[in-house]
Amino acid sequence: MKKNILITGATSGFGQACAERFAREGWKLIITGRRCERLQNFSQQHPEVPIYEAQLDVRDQHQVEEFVKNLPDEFRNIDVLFNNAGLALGLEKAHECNIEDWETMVDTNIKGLLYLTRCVLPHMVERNSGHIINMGSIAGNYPYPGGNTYGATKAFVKQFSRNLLTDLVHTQVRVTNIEPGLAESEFSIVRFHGNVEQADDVYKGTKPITPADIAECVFWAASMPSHININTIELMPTCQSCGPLAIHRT
Ligand code: NDP
Ligand code: 8X3
Repeated sequence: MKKNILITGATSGFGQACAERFAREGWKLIITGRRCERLQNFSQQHPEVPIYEAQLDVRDQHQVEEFVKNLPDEFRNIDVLFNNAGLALGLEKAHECNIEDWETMVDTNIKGLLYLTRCVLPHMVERNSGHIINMGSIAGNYPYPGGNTYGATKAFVKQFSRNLLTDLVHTQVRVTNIEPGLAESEFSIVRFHGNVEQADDVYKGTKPITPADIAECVFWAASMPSHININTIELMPTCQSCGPLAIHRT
């Protein structure tokens, strides 16, 4: 029987690349995001793949609950939940940030991920099978100027993933946190509120991780034998490393 993956944020970047990767391996796909025309395009380009597409804003708890409750029978049993939808907004220092941007990051990266997990997890526990793959970031591990709330949301995702593992130790349900560094997608365009030039500068002179690289990691973690849980994958492009500790001298 074909396996089934639910991907949030499948309209772009990592989510879309994962949809491609899992489709190639013969999985069924549940693809979601707010830009439904992109989901429709994906389905039209993959007529041979069983795909259920749904417009979904992960920040809307009621919408998430109804979406999971009303999944068609063929897609009801979810083998992998890829909690990928997320964003960074702004790179200003904390005292200069826009509070609405902070709220949007918390609502999407934390609360959205919680809503999906809470709705899907009981079914996995009941079937004693399933895998939750969360999208963390190196920003949850290492601080950087302007990373303030974005990094904190990803630190939440990291610790939530670990805590899920402890709650699920008596089950066969697996949990993985993927923690990438510099990767090129629409991420920076979103971060800089549509300023493409500023976004392009982020990647100038680098060879960043690609969405296809991330899809490879996600597929690898999902393909491990069932007695193996990949807890964390932290990856950076070779051109990136951790910065030195800062000292301000007068
Ligand atoms: P993209 O901007 O290319 O993709 C983000 C995806 O998230 C889109 O499909 C978007 O869909 C979706 N999304 C955003 N807000 C919502 C929402 N409220 N409801 C539903 N879907 C939403 O960026 P990436 O692919 O790079 O990012 C994917 C994940 O990876 C994010 O969680 C990001 O934080 C994380 N990450 C990114 C890194 C990078 O350098 N690129 C590195 C480390 C982690 P739509 O707008 O259609 O709703
Ligand atoms: C995205 C990577 O370094 O821009 O999560 O925060 S970074």
